[in-house]
Amino acid sequence: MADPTDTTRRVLLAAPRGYCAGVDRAVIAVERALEQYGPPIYVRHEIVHNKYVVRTLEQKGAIFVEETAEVPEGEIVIFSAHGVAPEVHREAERGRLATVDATCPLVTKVHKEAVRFAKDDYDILLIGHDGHEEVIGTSGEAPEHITLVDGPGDVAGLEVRDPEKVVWLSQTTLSVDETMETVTALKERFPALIDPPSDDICYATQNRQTAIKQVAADADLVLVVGSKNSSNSARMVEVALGAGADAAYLVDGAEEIDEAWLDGVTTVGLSSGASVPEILVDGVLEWLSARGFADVQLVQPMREHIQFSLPKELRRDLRAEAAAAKAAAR
Ligand code: 2E4
Ligand code: SF4
Repeated sequence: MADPTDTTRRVLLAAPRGYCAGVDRAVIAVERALEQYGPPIYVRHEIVHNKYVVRTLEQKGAIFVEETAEVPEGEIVIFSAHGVAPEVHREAERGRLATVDATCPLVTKVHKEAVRFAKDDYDILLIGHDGHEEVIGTSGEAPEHITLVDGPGDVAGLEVRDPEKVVWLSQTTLSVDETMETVTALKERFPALIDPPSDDICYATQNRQTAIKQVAADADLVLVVGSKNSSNSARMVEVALGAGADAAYLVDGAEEIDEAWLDGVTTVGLSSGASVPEILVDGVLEWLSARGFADVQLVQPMREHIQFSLPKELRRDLRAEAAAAKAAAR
């Protein structure tokens, strides 16, 4: 809680925030595909859950569809960062589509864990949000072995074949604290439950939650920039409220901020989800500055250095293109 006698208006700007390595890779993949092959490029599902990103790519010639069946034969389709079930790859093959897989490598890691545990005949309890694209993709790797657990409330009703052979995995973008509550409840029911080989909640999700917690402890109001269907962004709002923010809101940009939220506020905490371009945070900072919140202090508990290489299909074609240009220049 901010000191009420302190009239200095300030912004606590969290870092890390915004684009993670998986989003950066996925957005660049669409841009490169548009440059390399020319529009239209089809993208199955929003490449990342952000309205601005989707609109900007649409303006450059990307066409977003929900199912591969909507893509005309022979065209190129990019799979979103959230991943797809193996059946979607087969559908694309049947439709004679060229594919670029922009699934985040950290989502692919969870898919591989699911395949491995299913092969060893485990029952897999997948903690995640019902209907979320990533959960649909991961579940599709081994539907007969995977049961969704959407929070501690689901634990009592679970049935497994052998309580001695159960493992839990999770969606990459969950609240760390809430997931641990679910795991505790699961372990009470299934004491032999095995943990994932490494954290499924990814580094970017964890870092953004740690940073927003630090900011929220000193903020009267927290603003998280992100779209409503972005799971990791929505979790940051919940984490901020849990960490002591008096109020916290998810906004797509400055235009969604309500002036009334600033009543009595001296410290605003600000961050953004993993799918959010920095230009939208800049817009919020300008909006706040125009209202007397010009003092911006960075709160950065850690730094990130992770980068992923582009999807292999694009790397292969980029290499071929570079070789052709080199040969032509000789
Ligand atoms: C893939 C995996 O999963 P969420 O709804 O948070 O996705 P969003 O597109 O907002 O963020 C990027 C992303 C993509 C996160 N994890
Ligand atoms: Fe990958 Fe994590 Fe970013 Fe999701 S939030 S795209 S899992 S790095």
